[in-house]
Amino acid sequence: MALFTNVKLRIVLVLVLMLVAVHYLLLPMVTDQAARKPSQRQATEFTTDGDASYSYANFDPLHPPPYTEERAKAGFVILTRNSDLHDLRATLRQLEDRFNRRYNYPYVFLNNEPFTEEFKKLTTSLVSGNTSYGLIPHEHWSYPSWIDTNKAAETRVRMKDIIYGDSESYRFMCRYESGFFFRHPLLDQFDYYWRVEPSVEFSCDIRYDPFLLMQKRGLKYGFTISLLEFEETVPTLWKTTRDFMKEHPELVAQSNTLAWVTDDNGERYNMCHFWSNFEIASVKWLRSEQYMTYFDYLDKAGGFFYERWGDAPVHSLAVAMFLKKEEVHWFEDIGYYHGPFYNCPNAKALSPYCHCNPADSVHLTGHSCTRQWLVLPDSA
Ligand SMILES: Nc1nc2c(ncn2[C@@H]2O[C@H](COP(=O)(O)OP(=O)(O)OP(=O)(O)O)[C@@H](O)[C@H]2O)c(=O)[nH]1
Ligand SMILES: [Mg+2]
Repeated sequence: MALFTNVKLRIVLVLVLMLVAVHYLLLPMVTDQAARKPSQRQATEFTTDGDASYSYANFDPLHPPPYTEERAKAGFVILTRNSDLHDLRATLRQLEDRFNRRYNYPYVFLNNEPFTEEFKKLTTSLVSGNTSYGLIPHEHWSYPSWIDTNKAAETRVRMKDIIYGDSESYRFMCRYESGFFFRHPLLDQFDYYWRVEPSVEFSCDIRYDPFLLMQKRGLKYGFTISLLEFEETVPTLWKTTRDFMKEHPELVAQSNTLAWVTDDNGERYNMCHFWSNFEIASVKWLRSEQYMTYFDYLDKAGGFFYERWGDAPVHSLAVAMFLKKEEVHWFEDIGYYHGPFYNCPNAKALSPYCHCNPADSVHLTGHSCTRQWLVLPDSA
């Protein structure tokens, strides 16, 4: 007992006992953490500091980069109507839960009419990033002076049996998404945008920052789904694009990916396109001389109104002419649904993070052009 009369020794003994107790108290939590399911781990799994040695050159979605505080200059851009509010809220909730609640990237909402106070309130309250609401200038959502509006009206009657063939607003939308959204001043703050639409679903945890992946790897365009376009909507788009290439050969990249959009050495367009309702891409690229000259050329030709050119084939033909394969990325691991098509990762190791069926992924079917994309040779 004499031992415990020494005050210093008593303090040491108490401290040792406390340490042992804390160790045994925490042990089950630590082991439990490691054994937790992905759904239970969400609150803590991304709090680790980044590994400075991680190489994006070897990016692999099965082993995503560790979480860091680093952010790209980037955000979401959503063209939408007030009437889309409730469909959009469901999408935003998923996007936040699956990704943005950890990253807090900002949102830009664009509309050809002023957003209502209710729209602003119920979107801002849902998301973790800052929100801005932009009004589209009339000249970006109307007929350019050279368009014959009677001929445009006749086209809508002629195309009434094709999806959105009779719609004037759909054509304004396609022209806007082809040539104008990226010029909106609210996008000046971004190097990269991620396009989102009301009603789309995000069905997997996104366990890394896709914007940073774009930045670190010098990527300019990212997609999830590729498809075949309805030929009736773009009868002269390829001829117009070929004429553009003849007039501006200096703008076409030497290492291009035109082989993806034609199966007969340029004679015809094979209808392959990236489905542009999902895009993560470079704002600077769309603002480039190459892209802007191409858009102006198409706009003058009138096919947005005299046919029904979609922004998806327009963006895709631009990718094919101006980008090399290594500048384009398939986000295979991003679970995504825009009716009626899914992109769902096939890697079994990702299924615990998803709520989609890998067998439903459109890239496994003949509707998709992704396999043809993947077999294109690298440029180098
Ligand atoms: N502000 C505004 N946004 C529109 C208008 N028409 C379409 N959009 C938006 O433009 C994007 C594309 O329109 P969608 O109707 O989804 O076109 P789609 O994806 O080809 O066709 P579905 O989704 O199958 O109907 C979506 O983000 C819409 O919310 C419009 O008249 N005004
Ligand atoms: Mg849509």
